[in-house]
Amino acid sequence: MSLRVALIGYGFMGAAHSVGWRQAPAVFDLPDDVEMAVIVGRNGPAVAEAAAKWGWAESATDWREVIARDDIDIVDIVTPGDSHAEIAIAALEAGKHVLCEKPLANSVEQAERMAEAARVAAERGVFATVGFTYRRVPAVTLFRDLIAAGKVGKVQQVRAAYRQDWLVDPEMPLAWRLQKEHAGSGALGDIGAHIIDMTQFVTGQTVDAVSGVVETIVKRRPLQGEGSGLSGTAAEGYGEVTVDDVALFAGRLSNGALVSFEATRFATGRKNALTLEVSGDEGSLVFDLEDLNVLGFYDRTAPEQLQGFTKILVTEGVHPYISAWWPAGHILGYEHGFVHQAKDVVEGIAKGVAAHPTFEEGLTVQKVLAAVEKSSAEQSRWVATEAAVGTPADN
Ligand code: SOE
Repeated sequence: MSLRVALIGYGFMGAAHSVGWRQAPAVFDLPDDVEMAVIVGRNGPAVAEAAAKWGWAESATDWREVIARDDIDIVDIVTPGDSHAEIAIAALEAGKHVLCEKPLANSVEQAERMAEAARVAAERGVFATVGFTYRRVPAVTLFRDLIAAGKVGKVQQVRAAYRQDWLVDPEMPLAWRLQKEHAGSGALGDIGAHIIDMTQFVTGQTVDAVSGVVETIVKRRPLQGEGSGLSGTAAEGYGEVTVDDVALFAGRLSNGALVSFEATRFATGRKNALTLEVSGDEGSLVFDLEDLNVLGFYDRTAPEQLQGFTKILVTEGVHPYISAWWPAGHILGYEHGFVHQAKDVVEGIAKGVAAHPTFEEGLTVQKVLAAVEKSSAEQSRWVATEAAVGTPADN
């Protein structure tokens, strides 16, 4: 059988997902073939160029027409958050499997409707996954596996940070990512969502309460008109930034452990610095996205003279996803997470299960994001997330 994919959107994530769909069948022995059928965007000439460059058979400008087609099996959504709910729900109702970029939606209400549509669709054998791609970096999957195997003992504390610096320049123009109506939130939803999901994924716990603060450092930015990604804005002058630049919050996990979260676009010098450290009563694990082939492990049960952080080079055939790639020591990069994601989505469909994270898990993250904003608006008081709907799926 051949699964025909429609990609809706063609920005940065369009490029990344295209690599995923192209490479997955070339590297893994998938149960079904993948056909890169059609890529969709509103600007006809630009999306046609993307199709030719990234290897899509066709391009189109109307996602509704594409979803109505009988010959599409998977709809992959990489548009800004304001259109996720409408496209995903329409696709699921049309019987298409869905992969949707993170964060799942721009509000809890939208995410709830999406999770409900996914629940109904699953009864008909139609599956939905959220694109929290970093789960599929082999070192992150191994991080999860080692905690599940008890290697750090009881998880007692977590430190999670995602730091970028692309907004430090106040003359950086306004873009859709800086407008609440398009993006939902700023650093919080864009990159904070990743570290919330990763924390829940690796620990197997949910973030059940948060206390935090969000802040916008540069409140207005130049408008760039055409090419800014903004609809209907003037080409001149300044526009208001309506999302956060920085989000700092504490989280309480379902097992009682405390987490410190930091998501910022103002960490001068930090380009895409995601770090995650879990401390348990028997050991610790630490991951750094800028050194993504390595997982740090401290074993408190080892003889005292041997204790210290070990750098595990996660490139052995026994490590997650690696056996399909290169011999040990031949490292992987950012794009491999997208290849692994495409592989897992295809395998999930063949097995009759949704590849993790499900829309239900995406909804838990959305609830944490909303709780952080609420806490910030209410003098950082602790706010329950109502996220505890179950632990991450294990497929
Ligand atoms: C933002 O700069 C961004 O592109 C996120 O949207 C992605 O999810 C992350 O992978 C890299 O940073």
